[in-house]
Amino acid sequence: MFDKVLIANRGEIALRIQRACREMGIATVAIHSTADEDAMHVRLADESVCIGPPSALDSYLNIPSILAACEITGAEAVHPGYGFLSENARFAEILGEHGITFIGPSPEHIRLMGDKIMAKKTAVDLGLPVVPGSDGAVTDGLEAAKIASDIGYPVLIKAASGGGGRGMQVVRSAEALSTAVLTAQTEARNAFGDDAVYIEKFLGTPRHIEFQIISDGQGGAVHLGERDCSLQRRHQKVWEEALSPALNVEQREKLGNLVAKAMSDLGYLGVGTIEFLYENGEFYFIEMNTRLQVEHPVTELITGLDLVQEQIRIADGARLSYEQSDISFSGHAIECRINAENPKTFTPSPGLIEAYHPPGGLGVRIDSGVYAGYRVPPHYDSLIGKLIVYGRHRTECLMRLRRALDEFVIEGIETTIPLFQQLLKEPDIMNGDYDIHWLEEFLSEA
Ligand code: MV4
Repeated sequence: MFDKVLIANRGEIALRIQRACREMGIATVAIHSTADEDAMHVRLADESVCIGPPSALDSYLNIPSILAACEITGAEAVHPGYGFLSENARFAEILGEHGITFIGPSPEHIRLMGDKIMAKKTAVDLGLPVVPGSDGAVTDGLEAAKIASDIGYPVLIKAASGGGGRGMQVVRSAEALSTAVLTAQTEARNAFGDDAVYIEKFLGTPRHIEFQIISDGQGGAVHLGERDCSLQRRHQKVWEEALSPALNVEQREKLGNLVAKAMSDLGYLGVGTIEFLYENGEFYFIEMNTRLQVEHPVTELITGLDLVQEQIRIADGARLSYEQSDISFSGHAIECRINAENPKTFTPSPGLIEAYHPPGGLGVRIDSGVYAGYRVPPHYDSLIGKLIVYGRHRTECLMRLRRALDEFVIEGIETTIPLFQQLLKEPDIMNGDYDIHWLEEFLSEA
């Protein structure tokens, strides 16, 4: 096992990874920008290295600086967390070339899933259900028109290098198609330096349901059930739950076993998330994420597994020490993302936290790096913590969530806490009856 791990991230996820390391007897190295000198992830690490100025491009994304920090401290492995360099295949490759273990999948698998066309082809080959559409990139309007008339309008044009909702365009009629293809190609070239686009049937009111998998690259792979992440605004998730209120046991086992088998066949090493849209009882693969995700704690609470410790063990060459029949799902978990933002407009609200009193008690978990007297810097994303609540069933979880939100005191900055208190008054939320458009419709009505 590694003696020392460098954590190439900041905020709550850097702390989350430190906790896993500490329980495993692994020393931790924090890296930080000059804007994060007072951050909790720096204070609590065994060692820390300043790697650059506030701008993420010059610090948390600066590969030479991070390599130097590994060299100076003798870290044997790097955990990238989420965001930043977590899905940068070149970073994983460079670490490997320097004899440092990247705690995550192989560069080849990161690269494969980063190309949404290749990812979809792979999903088809592995037997996963996908959205009907083009087999690969579409290059001209004529080809697009043929595919669109086969699958029927409306269709969606997506960028191969996009993902997470970037560079998408809905087309509702044949007349609008060829212009839309050209526009999408131009936008994709400008945004990603790659003009490859593909076409899919546009699903009108799906849910976003994602399966968590863990796979050891040696044939061992299990699924850890699904998360429902349909409640989002502008492709930013705000509330995630496990399991999905929309699925039954048979659906879960059928698709779960399929994705686990797929990851075993692929020789995938690490944790991963297979994203599906779910509509009218059918699942459609859209993308795979090759990182640990923000919302991983809801899966931890219903399975009892420590996903970060699992990542570290697998990166160290261990096989999974359990099989699918050893995994069981118990109770219900909901995560609310606490952002330093105005709860109505979502305008960032960085600044000094004057008072901080997090909730506690049975079934309440807080993953956060903030404290009273901490100044939230304006340079990074606005997530300052996650409230994750567990209950024996969804109703208990919802009641406990309401109680926890009412206990939560954060003064000096605005947060999304009042939004969640509003959501808990909505019958649709209480009933689990929502799709990917529900939150934006709710916000536009308010
Ligand atoms: C779709 C879709 C409808 N039909 N694909 C957005 C993010 C990216 N991961 C895929 N996305 C979508 N793909 C087809 N064929 C609707 C979305 C979508 C969405 C998906 C998940 C969560 C929130 C969303 C919000 C708007 C659109």
